[in-house]
Amino acid sequence: MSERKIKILICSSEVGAGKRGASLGPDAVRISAVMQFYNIFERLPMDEVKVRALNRYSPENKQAKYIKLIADTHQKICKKMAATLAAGYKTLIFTGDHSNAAGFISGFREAHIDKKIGVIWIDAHGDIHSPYTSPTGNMHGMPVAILLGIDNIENQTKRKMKDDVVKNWGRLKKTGKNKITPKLLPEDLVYIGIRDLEEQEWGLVNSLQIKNYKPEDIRKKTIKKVAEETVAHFKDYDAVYVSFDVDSLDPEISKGTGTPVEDGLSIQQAVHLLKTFTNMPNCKALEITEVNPLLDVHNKMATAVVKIMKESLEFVG
Ligand SMILES: [Mn+2]
Repeated sequence: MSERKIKILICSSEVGAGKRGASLGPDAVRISAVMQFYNIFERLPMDEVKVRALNRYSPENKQAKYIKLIADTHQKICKKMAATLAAGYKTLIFTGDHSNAAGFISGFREAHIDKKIGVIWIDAHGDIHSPYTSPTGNMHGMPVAILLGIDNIENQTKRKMKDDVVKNWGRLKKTGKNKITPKLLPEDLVYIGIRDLEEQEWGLVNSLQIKNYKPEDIRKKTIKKVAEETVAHFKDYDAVYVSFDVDSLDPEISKGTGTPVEDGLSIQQAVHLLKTFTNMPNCKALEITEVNPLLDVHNKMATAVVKIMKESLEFVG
């Protein structure tokens, strides 16, 4: 993202997460940016996808909580993202929970029809559950499956799927004017930092041969080599989207997020990854997600995120 024409996009929807509070994440980052004299939120143009309801008590069903609300939100996100890219902008995205990524990447696909698009998913989790396999029904564990068009019914753990879940799951996979599904092929995806996946998820990552770097791989290869190999993987792609879930970071840094997991990235490693990826000429989107200041002390998570942005995002100097 070396060009100056960059727009900030925000969607604060948090109902994909199991805990409440991630809708405050984008604002927590903005507040920390002000306190660290990092004025990108003043300098760059900004647009927001307004959500119908940030929060609700009733999840509609337990198999895929708030799935209808999320499917509606993704249509809006997709439209805004596609229009922003079509207007020639690269995008810096802040979201509540990680389910929003499927909406943004749907828009990324709409804006690059018949082009090669790639996704770098930096996360502790695989987010490749479907309503058929998810133990929690939290939709922030499902965006990758939505994008790959995967149901994983073979490994179904739920006895009977509700009709409206099936219907809205179908809608989610086809988000966008052109109803394209799948949005991505397994080879278009690289995972970095994944370490907390359920058996059904590891099964998919392995059987689909999705390129991935677990903590032990990062230790063995070094972060520099991981970044290099990932850049090489996407060299010939027309456009690359980087999705950075803050729970990829070590819990020493990342208490202020819904699902922290041991053995995560250091700040320096995250800086190296984001600096390298946003300097790829074909990188057109960076998304930062799952900051939850309600779980935090002194807004530490957002402070770390701003520190990482300051050191890695060279386009805003
Ligand atoms: Mn995630």
